[in-house]
Amino acid sequence: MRQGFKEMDNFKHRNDCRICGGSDFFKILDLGEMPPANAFLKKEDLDKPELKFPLVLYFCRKCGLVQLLDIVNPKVLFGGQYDYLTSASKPLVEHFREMAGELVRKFVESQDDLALEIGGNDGTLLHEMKNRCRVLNIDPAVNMTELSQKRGVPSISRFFSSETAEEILKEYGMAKVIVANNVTAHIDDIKDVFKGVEALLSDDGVFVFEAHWVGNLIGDGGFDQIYHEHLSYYSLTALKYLIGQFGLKIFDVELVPVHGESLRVYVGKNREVGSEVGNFLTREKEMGLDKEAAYADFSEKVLKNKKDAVGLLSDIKKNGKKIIGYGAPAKGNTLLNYFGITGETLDFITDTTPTKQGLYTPGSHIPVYPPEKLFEAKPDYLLLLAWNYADAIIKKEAGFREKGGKFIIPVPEVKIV
Ligand code: DWN
Ligand code: ZN
Repeated sequence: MRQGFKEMDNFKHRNDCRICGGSDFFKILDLGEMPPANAFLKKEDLDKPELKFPLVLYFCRKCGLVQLLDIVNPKVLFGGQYDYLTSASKPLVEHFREMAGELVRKFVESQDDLALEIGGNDGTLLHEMKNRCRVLNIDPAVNMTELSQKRGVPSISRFFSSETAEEILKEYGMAKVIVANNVTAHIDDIKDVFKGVEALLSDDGVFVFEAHWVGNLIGDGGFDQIYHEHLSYYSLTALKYLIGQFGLKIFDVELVPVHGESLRVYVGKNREVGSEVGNFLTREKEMGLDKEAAYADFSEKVLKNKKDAVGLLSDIKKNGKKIIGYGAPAKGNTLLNYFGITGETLDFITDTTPTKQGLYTPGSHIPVYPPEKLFEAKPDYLLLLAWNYADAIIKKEAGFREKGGKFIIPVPEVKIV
């Protein structure tokens, strides 16, 4: 029995693909047993047993979906205090403000239209739409829906499913716009979500969702986007297989520079399919995203990334230099635990999220402090755990570099800038 968890309550292993039901998998990468990436700890919990689960990535040879088959109970991951706050990252707030404006311009025709967001977190996006149409946020994290309500966004603290979709349909009617950003990768029974979307979406409605693109995971992004919350790592190819099982079709797609690179996928019932969809599917075929060889290369790159990064950090420490972690993202915890980085290497980490400050990182037990603490410590290096915001952060911390400070970008190859 692994440390501190019961097979039935917290965790299960599935043997079939969540999109196509196939059971012929290629094992891409085994990152070992890890605590949930957003399970930050209070000081008094540091010496208690921590829930840890296998973190193994697979490729389905039938439909091409890259996925985890070890499923942590969503109540363990999202049901309690969820410490991720969209509005803690200014670049992300800007991104969703722009997205909201685009959705209103392109798809909202009347004040009476309903815009539903699945997993709307603290209401950042819907807040920008609420004066133009009816809005509704459905998110299981109570601490998030409380924040969202306070911003004037009506919210329901539930998991979205075909069942909750029927309840929403009865109370609010059909939806003109449904949004789900960084959510579709988090849901094991994703087919039930699309069943709910199909029931709720009006005939001329649009379902727009953003999800991290597997082409970025194995390309310019980093392996650290692999954690238990992310059950699926989508290609458009795999999404087409999934969505083709419903009365829905992908009619447009674009790549947006968020969380590395994410797919923004537009789905409707009878909209004309644009040329971008075919072009993108061709691009994925040329990259070999529908074949296991691409993912075998990726796991080789991850092993080299670990060796080089651990070597660089230990050389810096041997030279008596001080390194502070910048940002305490969920992905940072995959990286810290897989690289075996502890308080021996990083004195502490800073983060703008109030609910993360004063806590410790899961597994590695490194303290997280407010950003103000950063320069008291006079670091020589900042390890950019939130590397996906590197440009904005390096600009914001220009003063640190002017005084000779350096940034370490850890993935996909470690480098000092
Ligand atoms: O799917 C998910 C992804 C998309 O977002 C969720 N599972 C949770 C979350 O993952 P993440 O925590 O890796 O996301 P971020 O947005 O990369 O997290 C950035 C972290 O860095 C936040 O905790 C805020 C912090 N931050 C900071 O301290 N200073 C961010 C910026 C921009 C900064 O300047
Ligand atoms: Zn499959």
